[in-house]
Amino acid sequence: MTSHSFVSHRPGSSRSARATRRTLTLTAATAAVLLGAATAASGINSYNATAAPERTEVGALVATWDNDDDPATADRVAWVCSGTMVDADTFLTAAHCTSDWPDNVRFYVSLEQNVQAGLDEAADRFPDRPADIARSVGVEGVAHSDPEYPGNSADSHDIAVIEVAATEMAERWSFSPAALPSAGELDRLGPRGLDATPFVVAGYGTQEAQRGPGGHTHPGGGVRMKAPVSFNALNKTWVRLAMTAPQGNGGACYGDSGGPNFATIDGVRTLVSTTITGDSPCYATNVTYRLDAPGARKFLSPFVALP
Ligand SMILES: [Ca+2]
Ligand SMILES: [Ca+2]
Repeated sequence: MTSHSFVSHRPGSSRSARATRRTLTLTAATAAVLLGAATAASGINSYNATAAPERTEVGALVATWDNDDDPATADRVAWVCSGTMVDADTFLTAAHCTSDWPDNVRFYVSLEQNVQAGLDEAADRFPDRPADIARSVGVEGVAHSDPEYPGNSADSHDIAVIEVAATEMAERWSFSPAALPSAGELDRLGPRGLDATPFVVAGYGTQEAQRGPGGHTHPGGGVRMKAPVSFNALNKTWVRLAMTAPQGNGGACYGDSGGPNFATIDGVRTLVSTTITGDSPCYATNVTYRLDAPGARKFLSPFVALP
């Protein structure tokens, strides 16, 4: 499988050896750098996807950073990944979204439905004032990436949280934190149970690839969307979800990294895994990091009460 990073805006230049690994993972930064600015408001994937205003716990990770190694020019500001509130002050995302940025990076969590529109509007109001632009859509927080990231083939440890002030979040948005799975919950379901389980992926990512003269492009993004996906395969740390259109599935793409994959288990919407990577045109598979596995639980335990 050709895989790639489902990140949106990559920080750019002078990345180290880890950058190579990150090409295997899903943010909005690289895509937007490659594509130019994300514009149209379209979602997680164009087929079988719908707006998700009711997923109030799902948010966008917004960053400001020096993107040209010149402190004299204003920092860039953009939404770069997706994520989910798992309690009043903890936003869960992926470590490849929070790692390898320039030293001056600052992170904000936004639970706005249309983050791109908010950023565009604020950019007009606050020209060259990235912190004001970011604050107009989000609450600033502190990133904690799994210290073992990028791990190895057995466990990527591609998990991170942004700790935000609960009071600031509650003043701005009304949301119910996502329910996390118990230890080994997906193992207990087994392949037959997983086949029968409805999954939904959510995030702010771009549309599926559109072929054009310059190759694939991934338009849109910055709006909270959701799409059904279905079980494909399970191993110790990954659950692979099918995003094949003929089966009625939608799927994740650039900018959906760190965002939630929910499974309805015994009637409870459970945040079972986070979007990490997939096939580069975003047609086939969403490769997601299990939250019921020991690595994720060990990392999360200081930040959120686990079932
Ligand atoms: Ca600069
Ligand atoms: Ca917490």
